[in-house]
Amino acid sequence: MSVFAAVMTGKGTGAIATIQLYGDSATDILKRILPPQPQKPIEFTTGKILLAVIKSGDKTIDQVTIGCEGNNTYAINCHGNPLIVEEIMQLLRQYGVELLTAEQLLYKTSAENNIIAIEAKLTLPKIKTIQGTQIILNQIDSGLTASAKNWLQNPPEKIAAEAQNIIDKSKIAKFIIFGCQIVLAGPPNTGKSALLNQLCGRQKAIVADIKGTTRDWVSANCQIGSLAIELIDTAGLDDKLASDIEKAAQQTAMELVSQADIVLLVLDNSEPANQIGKSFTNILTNKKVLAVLNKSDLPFVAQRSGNLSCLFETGNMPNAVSISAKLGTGIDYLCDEIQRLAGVENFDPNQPVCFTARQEQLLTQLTKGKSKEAAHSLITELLSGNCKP
Ligand SMILES: Nc1nc2c(ncn2[C@@H]2O[C@H](COP(=O)(O)OP(=O)(O)OP(=O)(O)O)[C@@H](O)[C@H]2O)c(=O)[nH]1
Ligand SMILES: [Mg+2]
Repeated sequence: MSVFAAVMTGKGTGAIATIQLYGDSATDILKRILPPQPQKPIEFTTGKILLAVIKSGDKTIDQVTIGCEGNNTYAINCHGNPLIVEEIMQLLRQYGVELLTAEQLLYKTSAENNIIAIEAKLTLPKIKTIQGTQIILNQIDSGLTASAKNWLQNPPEKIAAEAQNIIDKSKIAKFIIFGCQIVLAGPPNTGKSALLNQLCGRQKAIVADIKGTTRDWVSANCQIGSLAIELIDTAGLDDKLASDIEKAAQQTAMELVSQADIVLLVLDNSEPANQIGKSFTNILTNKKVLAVLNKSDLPFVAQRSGNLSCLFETGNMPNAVSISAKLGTGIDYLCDEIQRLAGVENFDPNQPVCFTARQEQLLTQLTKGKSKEAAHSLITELLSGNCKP
């Protein structure tokens, strides 16, 4: 075996970057690139974190910390400037180190070829919440790995039912792990922008008493419980707003609604909401929708149910929450309802979920009631994979 190195942190400028160094003579390589310390030679003891300066000849490249993670396994934590990272990588290459991608190095360092563990490690930088990290880490030894190992002793029908359950639960887990997109839509002047500002805690979108204030969509991030949310405020929908720009803005709003994980239909409960066309309510069919009856600080001109029933058939009526985006009342209850709608309330982070397209595809095949042999081959592939990058 020789020595390998890979940049484990994402591309771009971060404060810190990590270069993983691994292989039978990794310690010798480090001894050569770090200046000798005649008084007290550096000890590369597992578990130690060393402070060191990396030099190329007389030129200092960077001051780094080196995590001694195991026998001939080191994490070099340098400054994140891509030029510094590249210089260290090229220096390692000059000393005979083979440069790899993060994926390739993880495959090399994974002793048991546990592909779910590798996928988990590769997913970690993309996780949006602490709860998401818990879910992913739980899949390595328990969660998905444990379920798949048990299946090797189970009949195909049991496997099919459990695989379907995991796929269903994973849709919710993905909201917690990777975040979810919530689109605020509805007629003009109902308070969509005011609500975006209220939820994200700053004045991100312009609020004004003029119909059609928001044209291009505005986005902001916020966290509600275990949900990392990208909020998107859209142009008000009204068939009477018919200039080219207004029509284009409304078209974009409809597209954003059709792609949303959750739609907050913001209505002004002091005004009738009949200006929205049928094409809009059609897009909402089969979507997770919550009606937000805003301006509850004003007297109701229309009845809540009246406002919704002019837009929806009785059977398709979404749940409704009364708020005042202006005063901030009802926002806590709205946040609870959003979590309920996303299904993340009381989500058990220990349960098995899938989190990559590869896993989902294999589980989908397992739901189709395979023969015992075919099921076992799919489970083995799920656990150990059959291809390497
Ligand atoms: N009384 C009251 N006024 C509100 C409330 N929320 C928003 N408004 C007012 O309603 C007007 C419109 O608010 P916006 O947030 O700009 O409405 P919008 O839905 O984004 O409007 P468009 O961008 O035109 O679609 C502003 O004058 C706000 O101050 C509320 O809860 N109560
Ligand atoms: Mg607006």
